[in-house]
Parts: sequence; C-alpha cells; structure tokens
Amino acid sequence: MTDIFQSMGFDVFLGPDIETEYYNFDALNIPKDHPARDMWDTFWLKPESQISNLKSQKYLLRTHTSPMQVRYMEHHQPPFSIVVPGRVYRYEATDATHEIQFNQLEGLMIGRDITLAHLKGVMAGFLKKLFGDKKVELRFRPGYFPFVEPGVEVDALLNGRWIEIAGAGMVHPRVLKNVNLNPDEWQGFAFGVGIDRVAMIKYKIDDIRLFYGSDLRFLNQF
Ligand code: YSA
Repeated sequence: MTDIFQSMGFDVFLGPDIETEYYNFDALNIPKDHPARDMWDTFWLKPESQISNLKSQKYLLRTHTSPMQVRYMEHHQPPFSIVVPGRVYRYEATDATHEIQFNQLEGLMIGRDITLAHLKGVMAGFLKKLFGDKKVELRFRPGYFPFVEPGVEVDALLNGRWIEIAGAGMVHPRVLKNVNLNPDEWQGFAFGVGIDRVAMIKYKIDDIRLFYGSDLRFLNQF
C-alpha cells in the first residue's frame, strides 16, 4: 500500500504506538468529556509506566494513526502529502470485522486548493492499483469525525456486502490552527484506511480474527 501511495507522490512516515492524550485526542479537536471520545475505546496506560519527566501527560495505546497528522504538521510547512502506516489498538469486543489490535494507513494532503474531489480521486486511484484490473466498487457516506468537516466514510463491496474501509474528510480548521497553520490559506484532506479490512477484500478473508489466530493452515497460504 505504501508503494502505491509513493508512486502517487506521497512520502511515508511512522509514528509511536504509545501516544499522549494530547495527540490522540485533544489536538484532533476531541477535548476531554467530548462524547466523540466514545468512538475510540481506549487502552490507557498506568501512570507508573509513564516516562518520569512527562508525568503530567496521560499515555495510551494509540486508537488510530491520526495523531501523526498533528505530529507531522507541527514540523512541516505545506504543501505536502504523506501516508503513515501503523498498528492501532482498541478496547472493544471482537467479531468478524473488528479486532482489538489492527492496522491503519493514515493519509494527509495539505495545499492551497485541495478539495474532497482530490480525496475521491486518490482513493479510487489507490484501489485501482491495489486490485489491478478488477473493478472495486466504492461509495462515500456522510460520516462524523471531530477532526474533519465535512467527514465521510468510505465503503467497498466485498462478496456482495459493503464493508467500511476508511474514515476521511477535509481537515478541520481547528486542527490546522492547533499546528499554527492558517485555515484561510491552507486546506486539505485526510483519511484513515483499515489495512486489515482491505486485506480481507483482496484475499477474500471473511473473518479478521484469522490474522492473529496463529492457525498455521491459514498462515501458510501466504
Ligand atoms: C477519519 C478522518 C480523517 O481525516 C482521518 C482519519 C480518519 C479515520 C479515523 N482516525 C478512525 O480511526 N476512524 S474509524 O474508527 O472509523 O477507523 C478507520 C477504519 O479502521 C475503519 O473504516 C475500518 O476499516 C478500520 N477499523 C476500525 N475499527 C476496527 C477496524 N478494523 C479492524 N478492527 C477494528 N476494531
């Protein structure tokens, strides 16, 4: 997936699995007590496992790769386009499409005239390259994430069933302000693709739990 995005002009960066509350939530316009925090059931780390000189921060296992949007923008001036693959963690019940540990690929493109149409073009281009000639049907639904406006959810068709593969949208002006970028000058889109879900579609796997189930009959196929 990173090869495909690199061929489309994106740079690749990595971020830490252990995050602070600030980068995972606050900087993304999800302050304490905001109901949207419930969208990300969180593994919080015990205070004694925290780095001693940073005790004032609360630490957690990142619930998504979006904190890297903020970390990257704090140190780089637009225009830029990046992707960030990485493992993420959620304290939630597992089922055929939900794991407590899975992988996301974050995308971020900021420039002067970036629109939602660019997001659609990038998503379609990425899926076309990933699935070769096979036509993958995509649909955008309105979605809510506090760090985008507007927000969308991206579904792809798997064995006659729509499966949600990404959350995305136009980066919220407040997130840009948090990293000292002027929203009147800069705008762009961001997305977070569920890598495991994309692999399920590509390899026709109908239960995500097989990935971490350690069943050699499954693993030896790859
Ligand atoms: C939204 C807007 C942006 O500008 C940038 C990123 C995002 C995505 C946001 N950070 C997020 O995490 N959204 S999400 O909770 O809907 O997850 C994104 C994708 O991860 C989902 O579309 C799905 O494909 C996958 N996912 C979510 N929970 C999962 C999971 N995959 C496996 N197991 C789970 N428990």
